[in-house]
Amino acid sequence: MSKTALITGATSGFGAAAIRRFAAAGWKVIATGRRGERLQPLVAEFGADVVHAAAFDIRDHAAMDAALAALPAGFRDIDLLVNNAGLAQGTAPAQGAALEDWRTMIDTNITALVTLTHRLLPQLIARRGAIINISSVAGVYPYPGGNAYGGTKAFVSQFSLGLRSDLHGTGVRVTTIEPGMAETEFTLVRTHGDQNASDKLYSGAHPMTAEDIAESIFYVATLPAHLNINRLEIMPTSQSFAGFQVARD
Ligand code: NDP
Ligand code: 8X3
Repeated sequence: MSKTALITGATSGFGAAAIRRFAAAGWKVIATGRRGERLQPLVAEFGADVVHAAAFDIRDHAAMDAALAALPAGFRDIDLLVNNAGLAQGTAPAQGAALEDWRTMIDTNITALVTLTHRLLPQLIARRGAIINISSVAGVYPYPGGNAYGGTKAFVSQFSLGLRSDLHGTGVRVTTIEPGMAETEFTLVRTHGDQNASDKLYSGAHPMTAEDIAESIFYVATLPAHLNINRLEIMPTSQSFAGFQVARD
């Protein structure tokens, strides 16, 4: 019998690619995101018995509950939760950042993620399922302008390890995937719509693709049941580390 995955942030980037990867492999998938018009092509591509579209703002907890309650019978038994929906807002240093941007990141990347996880934990335990949380290298390595975004992703990584500890003995697997630079709509969203900035960042850098990360998610999800990857950090070859900075008089 086919397994079922709920993948958040499926209107773009990693999430959309992951829906395609899992659906093509015979999974049933629940695709979420605000832009419902972008979910419909996924339903059309694979069929309504394979892809179920649930359009809602993940920060709206009542809408999340309504979407879960409205799942069709064939999609109610969720084996895998992929917490992928998220965003960065702004690249300014903390002292120049907009508080509203910080709140948006915290509400989306942290509060919504823990809320959905809390909602689905009972059935994931009952089904000995799995959780894959999409964090970021930004949650591990600080960089100028990463401030609250990096903080939200550090939370995701540490929350995942805590889940793993609490879920000891249940058979539920928990993995954090921590990608580096991947070309999606991420930078367009981060810069509030600056396509030139996005093009400039990725130009000549050979960034990872959404499909690269979808493949990693699929790999983690389809390992034998006795294996748990705790964290998977993955970068394009072209990206590495720079040194500490020192301010001098
Ligand atoms: P995209 O911008 O292409 O996709 C982000 C997805 O998140 C969209 O489907 C968007 O849907 C969804 N989303 C954002 N806010 C909300 C909301 N309020 N309610 C519901 N859905 C929401 O970016 P990526 O695919 O790159 O990002 C996916 C994840 O990967 C994010 O968590 C990001 O932080 C992380 N990441 C990205 C990296 C990169 O370099 N691209 C590297 C490391 C981590 P919609 O707008 O339709 O609601
Ligand atoms: C996105 C990766 O390096 O742009 O999470 O912060 S980075």
